[in-house]
Amino acid sequence: MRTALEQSDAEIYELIQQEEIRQSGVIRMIPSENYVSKAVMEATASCLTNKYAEGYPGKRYYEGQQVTDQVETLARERARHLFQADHANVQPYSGSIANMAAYSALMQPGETLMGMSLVHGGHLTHGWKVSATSKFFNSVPYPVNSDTSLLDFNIIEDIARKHRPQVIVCGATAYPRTIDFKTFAGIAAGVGAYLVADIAHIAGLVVGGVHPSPVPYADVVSTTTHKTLRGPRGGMLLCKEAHAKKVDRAVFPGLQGGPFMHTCSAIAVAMAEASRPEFADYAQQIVKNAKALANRLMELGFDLVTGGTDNHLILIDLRNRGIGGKPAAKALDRARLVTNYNTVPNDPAPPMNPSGVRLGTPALTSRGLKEPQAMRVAEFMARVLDNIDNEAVIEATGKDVAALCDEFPVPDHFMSLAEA
Ligand code: DSN
Repeated sequence: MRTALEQSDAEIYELIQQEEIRQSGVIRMIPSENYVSKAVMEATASCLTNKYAEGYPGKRYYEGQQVTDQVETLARERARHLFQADHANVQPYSGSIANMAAYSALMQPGETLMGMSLVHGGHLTHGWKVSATSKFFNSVPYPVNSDTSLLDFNIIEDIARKHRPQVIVCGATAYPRTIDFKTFAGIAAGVGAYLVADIAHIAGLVVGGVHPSPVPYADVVSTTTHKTLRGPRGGMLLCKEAHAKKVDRAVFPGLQGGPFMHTCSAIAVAMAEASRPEFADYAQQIVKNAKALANRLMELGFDLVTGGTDNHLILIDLRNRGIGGKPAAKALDRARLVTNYNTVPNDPAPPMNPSGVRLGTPALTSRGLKEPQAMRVAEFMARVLDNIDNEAVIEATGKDVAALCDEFPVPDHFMSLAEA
């Protein structure tokens, strides 16, 4: 039987099918991507998309909230419980808005925000120069250590003492090592700053116990819900009770109008999934796979930023190979190995053609790959990157990758339309 979408809009239906087939037939290694469960997708696609719910449970500006209040309360309670936080706000549309809300809850426009430089692994919204976070706040970036590419708390403390920021944000989008939230909190306390921890990349690892939690140390914790946490596209804030009202006001009415209740319901579903014991196994396997992949890449002569990984993410510095990050990522993509080009710390090349490739293991772990297959993926990558001008080798590698995908099909509970 044809689906409603197929009948109503065959073009979009077909494109979604094509995307589903693409996602099945490649090894997806963009470290911020994953496969969400059918249950999460079902909640995202529900009638809750029809409902406006400005405000918070029990205090809305529209009537008809008999169900939405229960949905949002469940999502908040599950998130709070999962992360052992005093308060959760599940309304931010995305991680970027969650970060902006965290800052605007804790400081005034023009005050100083100190965050990790984008080109050293931070996010745009940690105060990078083109982001609104550097236009509304006085942004002071901190780098990683130029020799080790590791966070260097002497440098961070010196910058904090010099600039006396109102907010220090820690967390990263391209940092392969454990983040010491306690030391960040000590530096923030020493200069009278609030600490915001952005755990968008590692939230699932925190839940699974394979990365320390910032919740005991940070004033506000910000995250997306769709990366290692494996929920719908969305954002979330966790905070201490003392900041709860300010955080809620910063999200609504400060930055947003009506929350996406379909997303809130899917966050509730994802929080329940993440609280099950098998999710901790999943989180552990993400890290085991990343380490296996990283070690094999290094055995094959690749230079990894910081010399390996503690988390889900690997950053290859290709300068010793004489290949740009962009042509490398494009060749890998032709061989069904999907990564993204990325700057490496102190990159001499421009961001549009940087020296690195960023990859990670959340999605390939969801499809069931374990260490031996992660090592095979490293070998496929090496074959492509060692033969970047040889389309025949790239094509042949793509066939081997397709065979691996067939061997490890995306589990049915992660598939949506095209039961491929
Ligand atoms: N775009 C995300 C990432 O890929 O890391 C961060 O927002």
